Amino acid sequence: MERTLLVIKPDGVRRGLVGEIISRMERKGIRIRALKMLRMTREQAEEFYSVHRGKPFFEELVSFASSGPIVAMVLEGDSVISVIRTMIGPTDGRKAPPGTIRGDFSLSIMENVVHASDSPEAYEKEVRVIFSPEEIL
Ligand code: FUP
Repeated sequence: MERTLLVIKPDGVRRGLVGEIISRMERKGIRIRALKMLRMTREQAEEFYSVHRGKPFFEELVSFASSGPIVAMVLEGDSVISVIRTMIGPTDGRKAPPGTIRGDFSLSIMENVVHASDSPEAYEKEVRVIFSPEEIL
């Protein structure tokens, strides 16, 4: 069994998409191992997105990620990292196919509703920014 981190970003929470997104995960048969709402500090957002440091969109990304509450969850299932990446769709909501979360709910590259880890290494790094080990069941 593999684990991954899924984050419903500030736009997804503001737009009332939390239930819809959790529901898609549950219907797929993916297990929730941890779940919480929080507002990332600027420092947390910088750490979370540190692979993008130095890129032209980094400042805007950090401001956006810390602009309001997010809902973060640790999810578990067979090949869950690639399964969820398929379920969220490509980064740019304008290009994401219908049926994916971004394809159904986003028209933007920045405000693209969700984040999901893209590798086991990314998961290990990202989960530590948001959850302490005791919070994961
Ligand atoms: P993804 O893994 O699909 O979430 O996408 P990336 O890790 O490549 O990018 C992380 C976030 O940076 C995206 F969700 C939005 C932002 N971004 C931009 O704003 N512009 C870009 O050209 C690329 C990414």
